[in-house]
Amino acid sequence: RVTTLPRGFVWGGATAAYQVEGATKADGKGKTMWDDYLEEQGRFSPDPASDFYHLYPTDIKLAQDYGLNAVRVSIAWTRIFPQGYGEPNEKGVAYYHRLFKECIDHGVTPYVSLHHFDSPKNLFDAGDWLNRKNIDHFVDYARFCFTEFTEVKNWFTVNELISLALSQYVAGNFPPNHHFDISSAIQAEHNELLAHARVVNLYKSLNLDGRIGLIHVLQPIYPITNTKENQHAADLYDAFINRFLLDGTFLGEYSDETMALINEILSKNDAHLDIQRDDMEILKAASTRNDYFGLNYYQSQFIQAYDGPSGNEFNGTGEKGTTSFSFHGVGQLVPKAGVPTTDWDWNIYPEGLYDILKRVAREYPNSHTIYITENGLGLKEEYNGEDIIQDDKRIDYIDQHVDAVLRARSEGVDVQGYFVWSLQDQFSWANGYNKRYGLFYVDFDTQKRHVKKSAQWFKALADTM
Ligand code: BGP
Repeated sequence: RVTTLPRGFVWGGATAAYQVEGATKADGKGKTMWDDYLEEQGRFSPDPASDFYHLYPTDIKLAQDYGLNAVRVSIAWTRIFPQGYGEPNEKGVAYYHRLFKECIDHGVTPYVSLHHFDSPKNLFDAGDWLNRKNIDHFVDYARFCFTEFTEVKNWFTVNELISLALSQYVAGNFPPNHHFDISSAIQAEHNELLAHARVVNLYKSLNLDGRIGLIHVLQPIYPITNTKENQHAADLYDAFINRFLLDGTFLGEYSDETMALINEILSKNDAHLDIQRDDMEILKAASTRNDYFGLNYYQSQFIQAYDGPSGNEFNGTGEKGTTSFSFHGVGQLVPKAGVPTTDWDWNIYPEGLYDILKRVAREYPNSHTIYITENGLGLKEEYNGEDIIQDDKRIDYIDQHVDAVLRARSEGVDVQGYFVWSLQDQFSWANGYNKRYGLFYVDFDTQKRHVKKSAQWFKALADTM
């Protein structure tokens, strides 16, 4: 198990604007794709979340006190441009200056994403990433942030392109809730890559004193047994959720093998991908310019070949065993004997993180330095009013995963940091408030913070640096 951290290791906690800030109507903020949707759904509200909009000094102080030297935050596009474009909203701009100053003053370096699942409602209604005009708006928003927030030295463009594409258009658990709309999913992947690449190219042209990259969540896909059919299923699904995006980001082209797999999926599902004339040049130019790569990892998947109709159930309640996912002509996700799962049916498989780190370093040298920008365990937890919250399961999860990271590092993979998801408890997009990930417990009624045992474990390791 992990006993020491390397000197200079980035040891942080992650957040996302919409999941922590609350205050969704404060100071001129515009609506995101979530506001009306969540209200209509009626399950839970994005307010107050962790009220980070007001309580960020408390959380940044906790981060510092418990040995964190970095924090991941995102800028809410709709605080800066309430409609997605137009005149900047001064109060929103001022908030992020205050937040970044608070971080820097406390020795907690901010790593800042421009987009974390929270497209402006306006642009979402106009097609979100499927509408290329929205990429122009994103580039303008990015340009504004780069020149305004010069105190930020570490940028990420888009968080988890695949989660957005998959949840919106395949699994149907994010608005607009399409199921197995494969054309939209693959097009969203491609268009988000373009958005990323255009912003990286812009950033480099501005000659700013900072670094930029993007964040992919990677899910290694293993055949459930080693038959030829199952191996092919794994290759297909891997191409769809990992390889297409890694190729686009770090090769600046979709390799022939990748496209053969993608085309097989598309033709089996009557789907289509539109690549326009200059797209690949834009991707190519950006592919060597990423300063680093943010890798999120939660789980691996086990798959078997499947030719039946597509269908899925999403476990958004934490009722174990309610997930299913079958993708026509691709594969069916299945449990693997001996691999434990969370209440939300996520496989706990640290070995997958080791494997994927080795693969990225081997196949995508343009990824350069890697940071684990999210990893963590969702649990149902209650504060009993007295003792520290005993989240030994979380400690065990993080310990095993950091161990995998350091093992890959000792074998030459250039990993320079780890951000736990999440810094404090926050609201989860499709699960609400009972799926807690934080090092710090948030009582969402009183907004009081309570320390968890995992925060103490985090601190003890920080002290070994
Ligand atoms: C990632 C997202 C986060 C966060 C996390 C946990 O995909 O970047 O925003 O939510 O996963 O996922 P969930 O909240 O669904 O448990």
